[in-house]
Amino acid sequence: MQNREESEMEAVLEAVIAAAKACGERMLQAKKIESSVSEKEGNGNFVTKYDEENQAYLRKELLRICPGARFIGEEDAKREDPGVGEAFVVDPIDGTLNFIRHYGRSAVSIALLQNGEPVLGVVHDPYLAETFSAILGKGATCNGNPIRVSSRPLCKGVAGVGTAPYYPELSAVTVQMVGTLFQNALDIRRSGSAALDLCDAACGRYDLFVETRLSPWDHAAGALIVREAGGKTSTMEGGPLPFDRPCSIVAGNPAAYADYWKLSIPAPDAD
Ligand code: 2AM
Ligand code: CA
Repeated sequence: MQNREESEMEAVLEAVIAAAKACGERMLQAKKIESSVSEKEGNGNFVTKYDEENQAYLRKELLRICPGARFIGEEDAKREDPGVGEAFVVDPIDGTLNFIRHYGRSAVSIALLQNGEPVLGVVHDPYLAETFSAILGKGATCNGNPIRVSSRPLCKGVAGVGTAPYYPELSAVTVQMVGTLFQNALDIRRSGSAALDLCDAACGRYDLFVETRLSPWDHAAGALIVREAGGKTSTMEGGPLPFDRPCSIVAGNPAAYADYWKLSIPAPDAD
């Protein structure tokens, strides 16, 4: 179904938030996380039984909410094009290494795309009991309260960075990006959850966020939340964020985002 009525989108949002919160509850109740870990392809790329349980639950629940939609979830997705019609793009636990280490910086990330464009996004952090959400054209909220990006320039700003450790071929460009931001911003942060980094940029805790490679489920919901909060998003080459392949990302308030391009940070090759 396309172009849902406003009231229908709000009902979908409420139901998606309830599903995300049920997953968050499972994360809070998780026991013996370390013994449920297995390693995925690539360096430092982990999955737990809780990622898989959240994803199985979300597949069932989200397809009940929107029966005609496709479901693309991190734990079984290859390179999938969300294509025409509706598709959910889901990270059942974003910040899995944080989850394994009890770092308390992990979230459930759910985006609904229509014809390849995000129209609804939810990022739920069970540890801080914060639920960020946005509907295209309707602004962004945290726990129902409207949020806006900051207005600080980069020189007075906090820049969140991601270091993509599972892609060793990107380590030189990543170190250059982190070093340049460190020298030009007030300070840098590296949280380990790109979805929450984007929400931190959306509500003004961060002023900019940059990572050299993310997958669609890491950014689909959070980047919509940034844009609906008045921020800018693109790849490090300046193009729109794709949903059929991994990409780099720059997101932030318009001032800090504009300052980023003055730094001449090289973009990774395989955008
Ligand atoms: P995850 O915890 O769901 O795996 C940290 O830099 C960010 O990168 C997190 O959002 C993390 O998501 C994500 N990430 C982890 N493995 C990845 C991979 N192989 N490709 C792209 N992003 C990844
Ligand atoms: Ca994940």
